[in-house]
Amino acid sequence: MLRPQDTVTRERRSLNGLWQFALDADGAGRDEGWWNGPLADAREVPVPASYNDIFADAQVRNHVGDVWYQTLVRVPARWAGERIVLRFDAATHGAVAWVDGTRVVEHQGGYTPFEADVTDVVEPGAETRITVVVNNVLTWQTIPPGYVIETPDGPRQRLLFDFFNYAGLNRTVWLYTTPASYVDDVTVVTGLDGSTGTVGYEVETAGGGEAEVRVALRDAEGTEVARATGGSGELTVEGVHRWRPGQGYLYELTVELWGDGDGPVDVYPLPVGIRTVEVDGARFLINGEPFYFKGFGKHEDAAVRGRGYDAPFMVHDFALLRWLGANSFRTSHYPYAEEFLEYADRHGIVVIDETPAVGINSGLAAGFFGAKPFTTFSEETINAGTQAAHKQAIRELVARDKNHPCVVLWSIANEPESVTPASRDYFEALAAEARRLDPSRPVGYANVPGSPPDKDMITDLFDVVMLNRYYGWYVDAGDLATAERELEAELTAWADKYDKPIVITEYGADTYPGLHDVLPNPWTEEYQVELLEMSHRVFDRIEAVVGEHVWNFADFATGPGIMRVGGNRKGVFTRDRHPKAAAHLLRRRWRGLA
Ligand code: BDP
Repeated sequence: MLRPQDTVTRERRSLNGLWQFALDADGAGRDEGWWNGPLADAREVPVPASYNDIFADAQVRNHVGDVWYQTLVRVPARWAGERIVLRFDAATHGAVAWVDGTRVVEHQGGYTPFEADVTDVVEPGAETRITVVVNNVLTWQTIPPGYVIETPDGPRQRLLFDFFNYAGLNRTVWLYTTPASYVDDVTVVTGLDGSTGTVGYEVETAGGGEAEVRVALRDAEGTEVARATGGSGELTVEGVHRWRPGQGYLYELTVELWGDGDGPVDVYPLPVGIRTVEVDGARFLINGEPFYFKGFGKHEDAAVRGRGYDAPFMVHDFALLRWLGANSFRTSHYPYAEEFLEYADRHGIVVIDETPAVGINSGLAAGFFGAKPFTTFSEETINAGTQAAHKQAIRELVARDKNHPCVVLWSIANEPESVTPASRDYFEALAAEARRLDPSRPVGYANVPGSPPDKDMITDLFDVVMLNRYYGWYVDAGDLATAERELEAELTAWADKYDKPIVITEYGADTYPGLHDVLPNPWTEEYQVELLEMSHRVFDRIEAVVGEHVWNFADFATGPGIMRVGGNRKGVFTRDRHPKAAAHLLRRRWRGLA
């Protein structure tokens, strides 16, 4: 799915700013047709942002159900004759949108874009009302799953993960144009043969009419290095400049659609990084060279704006990754705003791209999040409907992110149940679907603590062993000597059983900033340092370990609970990005590591 762009044949307009906002406490809006006029009793809300923390109002923060957003926009008169599209980069978790009185699109899934062709419902030059109802409810059949209980005080959302359930219009809303006949999608897959690079491409067009596809590839200086005609083909680049970790070299593939006229009907430029990704035994190769992941599991999370896209925080976080010598991160536990991937493409940061499938695990949910006991996979809980939604989430992730060179590995779930025949039934089709959609990248899932290789039943379906491990925290807290032995024993068992690379996708300790002790006691900054050092000693002894992603980059908001003190404190930075002592340790290790 292509991102809106300004090109010689296209124009885009961001609808970001202050919108009208109304809570639908009684769930009446859909019946009463709130899109038919100005929202009653509305307040102003910023877009993009999560609405939860904006108003200092518990009713808004803890709301379960629909909220309504509305704005007025004047569609430029010069857009007459163009195809006009309304696009949401994300609406968390489900939404329906109306343009004036017409319902134009519905979407479920809080972290991937959706759009509607509104050419026939807007009038260029005239003012148009856009209304969106956004629903934050998670059910057994959504990704991520969750469930709602009724109480005398109203519904309560129960979550199967720890991060706060931020909702709303978290990313940019666009109105954009394309010509009537347009480039609908582009897929590139790159390859290397010595110093020759290849760019396989496939262009989908729409809107009818006889049109010829022409593509041209230019290097970063703007010099054309290859061109071709036709909807699909392969370009070759002699003396290729590779995209590589730390060096985000990008070519630009300009896709043009030509009719009978003197100029192109449509033009769409796509940045292309030429690189390969491959798993070879227990090695993870980028451009044929072994790669070691150094970085974090992150969250899109910041004070006030919640999960709303925020350019200053994004650029600052990338600057901190660089300060640390990190080379990669995982988009735990959902696809991040596309701006993150574009930035990572440009700067050579490696990304493990994850779906929002977190919490498919009764063991974890009951133990950690106070969920009522349930069977993970059953007719009443995670069922065929959930699996269909999960497949859809994988499809939308790959459709959006397939062309980003920074993405080297798909993570299709975080910590699902993986030790039962039912989990195998559930994941067999999903792993196959991810491979079918993108044979060019490896596929993995983050394995939950307590599912060692002799119990796990699904790892053979995947290319990479991704492990979240909390030795020294959730087990052996305060006893790092035992933790070290147990971590090593488990990693050795994985390495013995599978000839696959192992990436530690989570390890860490909650750390209250400013809490110190001469002895390394849990929650102190000293303990976080010692736990990471202990883990690193073990990783360095196991050859199959090809990466370490600390949990988490920064402290982040969670729901209320006795396991968390003002949120999850496993950050190496505080929520406002001040380093804890562990940041300096990581900086020494990662900057000194080959
Ligand atoms: C893991 C989860 C992650 C949690 C983390 C923790 O993958 O989302 O935040 O543990 O407990 O289970 O800190």
